Amino acid sequence: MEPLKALLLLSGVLGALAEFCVIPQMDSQLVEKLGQHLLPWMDRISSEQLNPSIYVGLRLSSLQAGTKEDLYLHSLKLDYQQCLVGSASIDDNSDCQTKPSAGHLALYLLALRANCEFIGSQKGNRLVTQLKWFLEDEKKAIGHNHEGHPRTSYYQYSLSILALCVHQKRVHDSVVGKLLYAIEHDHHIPQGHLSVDTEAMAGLAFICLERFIFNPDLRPRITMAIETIREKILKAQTPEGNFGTVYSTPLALQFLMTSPTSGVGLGTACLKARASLQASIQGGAFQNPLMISQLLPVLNHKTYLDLIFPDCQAPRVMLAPAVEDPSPVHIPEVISVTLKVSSVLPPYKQTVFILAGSSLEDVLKMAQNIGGFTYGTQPSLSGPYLTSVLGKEVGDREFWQLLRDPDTPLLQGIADYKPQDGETIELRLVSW
Ligand code: B12
Repeated sequence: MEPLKALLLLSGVLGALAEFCVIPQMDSQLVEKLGQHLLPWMDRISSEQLNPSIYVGLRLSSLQAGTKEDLYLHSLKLDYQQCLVGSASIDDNSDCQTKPSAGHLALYLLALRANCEFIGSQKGNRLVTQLKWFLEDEKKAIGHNHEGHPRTSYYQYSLSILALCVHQKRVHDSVVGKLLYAIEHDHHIPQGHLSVDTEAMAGLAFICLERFIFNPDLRPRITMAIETIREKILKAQTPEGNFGTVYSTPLALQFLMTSPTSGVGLGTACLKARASLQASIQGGAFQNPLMISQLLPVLNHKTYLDLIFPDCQAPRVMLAPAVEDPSPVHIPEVISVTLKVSSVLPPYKQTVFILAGSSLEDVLKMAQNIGGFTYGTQPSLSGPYLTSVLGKEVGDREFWQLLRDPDTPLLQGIADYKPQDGETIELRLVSW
């Protein structure tokens, strides 16, 4: 056969094999249960507990919370406008108890879009300006030769670009250039591992930019970066079907579902991921409101890119509060959990006895009550984030890693992880 004919035949066969990432409907009761988990969190409207991601997730889902949802948005607006608009910059907001980070502001802008609102007013424009300043600062921190790092992370950098982009606000080429460079050179990778979440968030930002890019010179690099991210995420699929871990799979799917090109094996990979997600949901892995908020859009075939032109009239099922199952009476079982900290001198090791079903946070509290152990946390959208152990605060680009002995990093935070009987948990100070 002539080489040209053979090539055409091959590309025809590959074309036929090319697939899109489509996630078939999941059982509606399962989805509803996930939505119900969010309801109690929507009653928490103090500045510290407000979570714009919950609102975004719900609006992009097949579910609605009626007036609760409206009140939640109202609380978000009061809080963010008081805290951010009242100040000259993100770093200067003296009239606020807690300082919303740029990442929170970006999520707030997504929440406004989820309600079909465009930033247009003077107040709104100040929010946009603040986000742009944040990106400029981060760009400076990365440096001319890309030798530095953003002060926050490439995840928040990407999220901020995405938020500006869905509001069709211009992002400076040099800001986009830093993210392109990071993707091209794997600069965002904490501890040398591929962070699927960060790749996916950057990918979503690039797909949005590809639609609105003002400088056509950047287009080929953006298209290439999207392709690179797609390949990396597909490569990160585990034998069970997760892209990275079960918790990075929702954002990975958001990206793959909107990825502009089809690909060989893409559809199959997504179906496998869906099957794994379904098993994890059934097994109760999704309890954390932030995680649920990233997952719900996927189960409704939506992604953050739908916020470019959101459909605010789409019918959504009204959520009813969960009816508690009368749980069978258990005789409380006491388990033992050992807590280990080797990153301090002298090293610490203590076994605590605690009720089965307690969280790691309960274990830390118990150890603190016994004496000889102290810890500190900081609130975040994912829950309490461990920031100090035995008086040792994290330094720049350090964190207290949670591991199950001997060396398995936990996939959940201290409030969500429930240790098993006989387990040893290590808290390890590491750089990222
Ligand atoms: C960046 C990042 C990190 C950075 C944070 C430092 C920094 N300056 O940004 C580092 C590498 C240190 C990190 C650490 C951990 N992370 Co992390 N992290 C993320 C990531 C990619 C983005 C977070 C973010 O910026 N959000 C946007 C901003 C606007 O929200 P925010 O609330 O202000 O962000 C803060 C919190 O998210 C906090 N944070 C980061 N990770 C975690 C994890 C938990 C459980 C908590 C409570 C807080 C927290 O740091 C952010 C910056 O201050 C998310 C991915 C995702 N899908 O959300 C994972 C993610 C939140 N992390 C996760 C995990 C499991 C962890 C660890 C528990 C891992 C471990 N075994 O030790 C630790 C936290 C341990 C502790 N000390 O409490 C999971 C949580 C899953 C879940 N079930 O809730 C996620 C979803 C990743 C994943 N796909 O598995 N993380």
